[in-house]
Amino acid sequence: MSSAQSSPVERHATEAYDVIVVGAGFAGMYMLHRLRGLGFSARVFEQGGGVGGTWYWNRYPGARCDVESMQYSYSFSEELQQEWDWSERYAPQPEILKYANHVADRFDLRRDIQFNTRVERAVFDERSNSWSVTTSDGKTVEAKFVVLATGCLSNARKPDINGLENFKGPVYHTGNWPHEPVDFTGLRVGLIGTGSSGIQSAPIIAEQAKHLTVFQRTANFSIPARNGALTDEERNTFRKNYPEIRRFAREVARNGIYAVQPDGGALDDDADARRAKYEARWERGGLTFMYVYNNLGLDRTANDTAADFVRGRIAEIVRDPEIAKLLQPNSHPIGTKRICIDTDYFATFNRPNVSLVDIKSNPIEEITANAVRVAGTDHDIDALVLATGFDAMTGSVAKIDIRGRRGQTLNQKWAEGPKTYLGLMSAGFPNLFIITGPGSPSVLSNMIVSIEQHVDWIADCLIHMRKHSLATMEAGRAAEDKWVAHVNEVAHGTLYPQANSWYMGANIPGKPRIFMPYIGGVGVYRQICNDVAAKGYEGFVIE
Ligand code: N01
Repeated sequence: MSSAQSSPVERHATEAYDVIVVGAGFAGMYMLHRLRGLGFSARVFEQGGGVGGTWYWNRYPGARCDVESMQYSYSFSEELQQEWDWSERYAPQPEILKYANHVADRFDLRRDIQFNTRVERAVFDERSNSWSVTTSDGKTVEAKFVVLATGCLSNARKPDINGLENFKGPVYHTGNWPHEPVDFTGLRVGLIGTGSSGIQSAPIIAEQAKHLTVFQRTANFSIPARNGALTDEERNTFRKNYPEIRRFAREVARNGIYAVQPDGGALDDDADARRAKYEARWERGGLTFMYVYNNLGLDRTANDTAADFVRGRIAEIVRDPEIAKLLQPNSHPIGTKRICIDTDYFATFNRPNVSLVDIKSNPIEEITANAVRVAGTDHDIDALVLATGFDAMTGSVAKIDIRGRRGQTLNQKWAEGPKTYLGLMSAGFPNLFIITGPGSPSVLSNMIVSIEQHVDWIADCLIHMRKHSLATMEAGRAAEDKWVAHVNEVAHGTLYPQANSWYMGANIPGKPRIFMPYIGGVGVYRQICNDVAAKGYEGFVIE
């Protein structure tokens, strides 16, 4: 027996549930809904004061989803998808949060969610085949199963920049934005980070602030969103065609988004034909820019044609040629870092109150009480915005002290990179499920499509276990090793590992460089998961 298992807190556990769910974002909410419907007792612990997960925390100016609203929504309830009115092509964060709250109310979820409570520890007891879960309010509860619905981009990361703590003005992180309005009027604002969050917030901050200084380490590819109000006709077309749209997103589209799929390679067309196709997609806007051809993620020469097109567009938009050059990404193939979707990002640099500082050639030396110092020059600021990203995919799981068989911690097991079977379970950690975990398509897909698939798969699995009176289920070591190798092999057949991306863990110093999500596509992956279940959960050990 490990010392963890004999702690006094656990011996005094009182409450017991079939399932404890960690997190009340889109994954945790739907998991709770399914569990209830199946008659399982469940408790959800949520660190935030409300539902919505990533949409609860990421309240920065300009935050909106880059998957179109009619698709970034639950499909499990026909009434819900028919009745909810999305206002814009891409929903802004407040509307997504309103939707999450509507779902919580509509399905009466709140009574089983405990807010403002972090799960700090989860210890598997091999005698009782159950988990003891300790929360930040000092309580320990027991459950046969634990489901981690902790989100992939939930652990906001403050950069390790010399002197950051000496800055006298307010410091905001896009991933942990205050709930009260932040007013930058009349202020000189510094923005560090030019990923999706920085690119979305810069134009809005620039409109408000006296001056915005963007500190750019890596220039990023971004495609215009072409956002706008949805008409009734557009909404109704979607609603009428939802059965086919949802089926296509689940089974056909690699990333869970219904869109015209590419049927040829970039080098099959001549330069004029290619340009016309890129222009049409650029005008349409959004993530589907990368669907022009089927080999942009596979072939560097093909990829260069798309990257050159975008670089050309940046040069056309940005009036100062030197600034335009700095904004043109050259460090990675297009799409190998999450492509950004913007509204007027590049044009923002034409404003007289916006400047760009290259911190690639001259890294930030220091942050002082009132400035960011680069190459001996102080850029004076009154407020600082960190759009510096997340410890992605594993960060939120790593914050919980999870102990499986023989007291092994999940952090020990994942020290050289996350190891899972299908992204759903990790060997040595029985009855512990992960939703959209590393090793599943997750962040490479429309998250809600992947969330619903995982929740439904887990729900089916729990029914199977109940029906056959089974006590434990865990990933088999051989199946897990094979899956990890497969995830790696598929990734290395693409251009993705060439970028220093958060997909690779490259944004966190010391994090193992492993391509974490499964890039085989949501349709292929779903089929694999279904086949595994149909073969009696092949590769899992169930007893
Ligand atoms: O974070 P990021 P994000 N000094 O990691 C820079 C989703 N999302 O919050 O590239 C200086 O992408 C870093 O530079 P570099 C989406 O999946 C979706 O923007 O490491 N700079 C980079 O520029 C997205 O991909 C939506 O060289 C530092 C930036 O900070 C994911 O969340 C909206 C630094 C971080 O970019 C993360 O996006 C928002 C340092 N020490 C987010 N450390 C939509 O749906 C980091 N950087 C639209």
